[in-house]
Amino acid sequence: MSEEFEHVEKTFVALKPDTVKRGLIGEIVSRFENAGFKICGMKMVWATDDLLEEHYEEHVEKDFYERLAEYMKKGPVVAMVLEGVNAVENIRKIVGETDPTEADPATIRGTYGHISFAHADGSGRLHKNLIHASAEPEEAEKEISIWFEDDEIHDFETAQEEWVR
Ligand code: 3AN
Repeated sequence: MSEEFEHVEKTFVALKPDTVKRGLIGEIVSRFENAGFKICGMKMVWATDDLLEEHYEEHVEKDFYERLAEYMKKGPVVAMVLEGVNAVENIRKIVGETDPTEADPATIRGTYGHISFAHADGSGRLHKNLIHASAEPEEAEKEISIWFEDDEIHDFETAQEEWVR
């Protein structure tokens, strides 16, 4: 069996407060389930400054950080651990480009948003882009450990694993 058939990994996804407040949790979670990813962990969290500073470590000094943190604390976030083949890369494809105006319309950020960060800046709005997904496997590991305790991540067989394969 070659390497590519074995590369099952976990990634971290957060449905941001605009997704929760717009009632889009179910639709977005369905996209991942329909693509065959396994939900190994899922909870609702109201992010604190400490948690966000750890999660966005590389952005803390940037000029947009204050508004990013304000946005992420506007409401609860749905934090998820998803598992699948090349999950980090494949889920980033489903999520789309960071700025909604650049995101392909078939992606989550392009389907449920379109307003550019530039327009948000000009009109004094928060930069909303619905969802976060880890960009690299090392980032996924770090983010899962920031948001989840080990016993909140579950090991089980899906119906596909048990009955279909
Ligand atoms: P992604 O979430 O696509 O990996 P990153 O890691 O570059 O994007 O940025 C983290 C978050 O910071 C983004 N999801 C977005 O909410 C915010 N962000 C990134 N760049 C900007 C920017 N130029 N202006 C405002 N917010 C930004």
